[in-house]
Amino acid sequence: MALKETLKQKIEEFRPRTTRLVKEFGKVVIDQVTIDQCIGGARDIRSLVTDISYLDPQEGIRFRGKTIPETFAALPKAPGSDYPTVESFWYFLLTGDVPTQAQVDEVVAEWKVRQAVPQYVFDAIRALPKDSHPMVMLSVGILALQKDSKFAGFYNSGKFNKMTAWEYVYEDACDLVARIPIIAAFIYNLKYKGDKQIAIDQTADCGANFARMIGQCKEYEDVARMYFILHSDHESGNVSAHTTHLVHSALSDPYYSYSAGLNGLAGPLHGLANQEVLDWTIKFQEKYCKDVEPTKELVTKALWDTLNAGQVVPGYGHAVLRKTDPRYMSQREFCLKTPGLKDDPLFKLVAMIFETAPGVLMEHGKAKNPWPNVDAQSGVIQWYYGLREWDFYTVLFGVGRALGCMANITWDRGLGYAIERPKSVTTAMLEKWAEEG
Ligand code: NMX
Ligand code: MLT
Repeated sequence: MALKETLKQKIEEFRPRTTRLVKEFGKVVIDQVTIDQCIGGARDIRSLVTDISYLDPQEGIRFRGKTIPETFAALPKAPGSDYPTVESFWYFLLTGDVPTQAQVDEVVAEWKVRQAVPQYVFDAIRALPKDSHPMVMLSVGILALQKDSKFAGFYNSGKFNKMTAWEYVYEDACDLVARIPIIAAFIYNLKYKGDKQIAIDQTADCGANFARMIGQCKEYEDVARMYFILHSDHESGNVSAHTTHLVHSALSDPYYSYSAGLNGLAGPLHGLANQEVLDWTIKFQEKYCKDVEPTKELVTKALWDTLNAGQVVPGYGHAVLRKTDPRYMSQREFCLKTPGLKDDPLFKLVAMIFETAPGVLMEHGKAKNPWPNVDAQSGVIQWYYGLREWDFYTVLFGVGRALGCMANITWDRGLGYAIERPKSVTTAMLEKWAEEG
């Protein structure tokens, strides 16, 4: 069965579960809200639903019930590769089913048709100053696609219908995930390669095509596949997924929604941390290691310098996780099994920071989680393969995150989730409730 048909069947089978929960159990209490949560970023309040992924503080992410190693093991691999195609992962995220090779081939072929990006998108990006951050370019590129949104077209057609609205979100979502790597490659070549653009390879899957479009080597094809899959989803409370969900809840189409999500991803406490990690590490090398090898003592000193200056150590800490991020470990394993990379001086330094930073952060005593997150390990791999323009790293995150955000909003519409509108209170109200105990 084709992906859309499978999804249709799944959504229709699932709907009674959501309806029953609301109708029969709507008033069952699943959480309470405290004043510190109200002021402190709604941390840990259970108030969102998603079945695409779940984040356990100790174990880390599971995509559709599978850990990262289980996901990589289960999905059909790209030809000649140890890693699955991004297309097979997309099928899996949307449906929860491991696709057959024939189903994957169908998605690969479909993306080839969908990935044609209209010229006006490139023109809009080209019109920006060349020194604009690449995340601005990506967000503008995605927003420019809005003109031809199938969901917006359906809404404006006068035939809008809640039961089938998800099908138009799905169409936009598929177009968006197929096109975003093409736009990212365009931005890369525009910004760093003198606008020497490379055509889409009509024979290649998403990861291989992206590698080729940015002029990368064969080995980078797996880097792209691994990177996009690992960065795809982190349940739905993180800033980029939550923003996308929130904006879409107003029935803004997927382009408006994901452009907004990308703007959240561009924050240094969220996706920009991967750029900050490289910046921190290279500056450390320049400042402390001009004539000497890095040591744990030097790393400790640099970490304290950062903390004493009132800054955060990028790539460390997490709002939910309370152990090393399995996405960090997965990328570290990739480094350790890749000859050349495991002996690379920058990888060795990143490994030394991993040995040192948790202890320093524990001694500092503020961060609830002293362990590394995904961003502490991702940049060194890009650097090793020659992608050294680190202000581009969050764009790579944005390409991956599109998969999770688009799968989530397709299901949001399928299950008819309401416009999101939490209630706010005033400080005086909090003070009154505080006094009343
Ligand atoms: N370095 C220094 N201080 C930290 C760090 C860190 N890496 N992480 C948390 N803290 C501080 C935090 O600033 C806060 O200080 P204060 O009380 O003065 O406001 C205190 O520890 C308590 O914060 P937490 O509750 O542990 O963390 P929170 O849930 O608020 O924030 C992050 C989570 C991820 C924003 C935070 O750990 C951080 O800023 N990390 C560095 C940036 C980073 O790596 N972000 C990427 C996250 C993953 N992603 O890709 O999105
Ligand atoms: C993410 O991947 O979105 C980050 O780890 C941040 C989060 O989960 O809050």
